[in-house]
Amino acid sequence: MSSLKFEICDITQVAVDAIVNAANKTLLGGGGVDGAIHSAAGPELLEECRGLNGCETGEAKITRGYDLPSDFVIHTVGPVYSGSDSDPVLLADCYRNSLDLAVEHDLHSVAFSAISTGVYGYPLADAAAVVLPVVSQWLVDHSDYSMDVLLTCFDNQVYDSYSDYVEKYTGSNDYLKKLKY
Ligand code: AR6
Repeated sequence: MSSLKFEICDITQVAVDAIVNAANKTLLGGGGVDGAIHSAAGPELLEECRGLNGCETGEAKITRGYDLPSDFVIHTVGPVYSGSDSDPVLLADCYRNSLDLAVEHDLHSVAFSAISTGVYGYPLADAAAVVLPVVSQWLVDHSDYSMDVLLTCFDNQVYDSYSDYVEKYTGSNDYLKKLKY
């Protein structure tokens, strides 16, 4: 049985099979959660990232976690928010492709950062309205595979965007209907 939850936490302190980094196309580090993950993982993470030849927006690549409590880091590149129709498509791709990559590596617990909602400017409520339906639908579509998904919230604003969405949710997805937070 899979699970979906969100909580206020620092993703660099979480111990799961893989944490998902909000990277940029170079995969060579940056600020925000990317900088925090590289600092906590140590320089070997950057060394491995140098061999990946970057990553396109919406796609995902995997490395080891080195000094992090989690075994692997999935690096995905969110869209720079533009207000266009491609934003939600690309943000959804980040989450789906990261989960698909986790399955390919036989991983069963994944913690996401709130991709694109910092430097890349994606409005929190709009991101929540993409992330929660996409992840919960992915779990339904992969019901033969056990996957525990944690959506990390670095602050109350991210947390509130998820809880506001869930409170207003009127659909039939069991992961959202029964979500405890
Ligand atoms: N744990 C969990 N979440 C965090 C942490 C943490 N330790 N630190 C920040 N966040 P951002 P983006 C949240 O800007 O918008 C980088 O320079 C933060 O509160 O890190 O996708 C990359 O290299 C926010 O909600 O990522 C790219 O150039 C969320 O992480 C660019 O920023 C994402 O904010 C990517 O921008």
